[in-house]
Amino acid sequence: AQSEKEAALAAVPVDGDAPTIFDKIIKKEIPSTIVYEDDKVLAFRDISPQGPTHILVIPKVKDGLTGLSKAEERHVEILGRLLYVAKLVAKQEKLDDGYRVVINDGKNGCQSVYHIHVHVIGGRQMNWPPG
Ligand code: IU
Repeated sequence: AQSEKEAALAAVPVDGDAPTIFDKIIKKEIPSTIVYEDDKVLAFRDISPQGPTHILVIPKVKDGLTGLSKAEERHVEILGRLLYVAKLVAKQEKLDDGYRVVINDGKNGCQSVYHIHVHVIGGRQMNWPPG
């Protein structure tokens, strides 16, 4: 199987609002295990979990936010909301001893899906520095 790093290095970054697989997850055209949903944000279990809990928190409307590096002033509210939902799902998952929140950006950050997403990983001891 392809490693996450291999997937990231093979990924072709898309610009603007070009669709990614996450649009299909948002539209429920492909199944996912949704753990949180409101009008602006969706959170679902990562298909390749890196810990006992691994959730992705994404905006339902990308609005050009392919990654954090594309953030503009107009994205400030949704960026805040993504982090707040990260906290809500961590609480819901009972990650009371702590957890890791990650945003991978671009090639060096090992980003493989160009629709901004916040990883919430927990249920085990994390390490620092990350790989
Ligand atoms: P990254 O930060 O872009 O590397 O993270 C993308 C994540 O999306 C990665 O952890 C994948 O396992 C995950 N994922 C998924 O949950 N469902 C999918 O259909 C695909 C990727 I493609």
